[in-house]
Amino acid sequence: MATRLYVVHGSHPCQTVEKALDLKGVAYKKVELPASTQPLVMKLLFGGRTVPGIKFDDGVKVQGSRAILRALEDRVPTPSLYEGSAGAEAILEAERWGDEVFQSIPRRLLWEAFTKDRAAMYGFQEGARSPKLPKPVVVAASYAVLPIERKMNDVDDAGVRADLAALPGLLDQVDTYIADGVLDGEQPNAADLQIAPTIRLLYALDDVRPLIAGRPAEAFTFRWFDRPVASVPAGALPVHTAAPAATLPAT
Ligand SMILES: N[C@@H](CCC(=O)N[C@@H](CS)C(=O)NCC(=O)O)C(=O)O
Repeated sequence: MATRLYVVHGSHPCQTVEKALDLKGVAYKKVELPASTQPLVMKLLFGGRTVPGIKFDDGVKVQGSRAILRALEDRVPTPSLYEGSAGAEAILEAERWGDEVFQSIPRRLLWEAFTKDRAAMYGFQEGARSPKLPKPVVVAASYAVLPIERKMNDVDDAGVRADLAALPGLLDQVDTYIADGVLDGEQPNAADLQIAPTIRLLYALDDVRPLIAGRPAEAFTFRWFDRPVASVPAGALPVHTAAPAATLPAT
């Protein structure tokens, strides 16, 4: 039985696993689930709601990008994803941060941006296995998909503003990992593979891209991953909302 990887097209933790499989030279069959169906399908197949999930050729099932990379390392030790000048402990900690802290940010921002610009979802079908739907169909489908995704990813105004406010600090953390040699070494490690796809997805938001452009995090990301093929035009996220004008004292 061939190894099967269950993904949703465009999902960044799925890209983490795909790249790891490629680096290890493991052949696999990719099963692409339609967006928003994974909570149901994955729960039935794996027990949890999320992609990625993998069924190895020995029949063992593993869910979650970090757990999959570890299981992969056990089966195919070279090239190692946990070796590098900064040491395994630092790589594991950066990988944990990338998963538990950083990974959810583009998810929330993207679904908010799609809510403001539904037609922008059309371009994100690029590269998917399923046939490309016409733009009016994508926009019509968005009325079913967006409420599910917003609920699944806890998207609300306050959260979006908090994510945008946190973003420069989070990108500083990535730049620090790079400066410390935890990320961006000679060969990609598990933390590189966890963090770069998150930045790649953020880069697909034209409102957010200027925050990344010119940083070490930008060059780092596109060393191992392609530039995004689609983007959400600027104006979909509240990045330039002017602060309320100060009330001038009466003269
Ligand atoms: N942090 C986990 C979870 C991944 C995750 O949340 N995947 C999203 C797609 S990017 C998902 O399937 N969400 C469905 C849900 O939250 O029910 C991982 O790295 O595998």
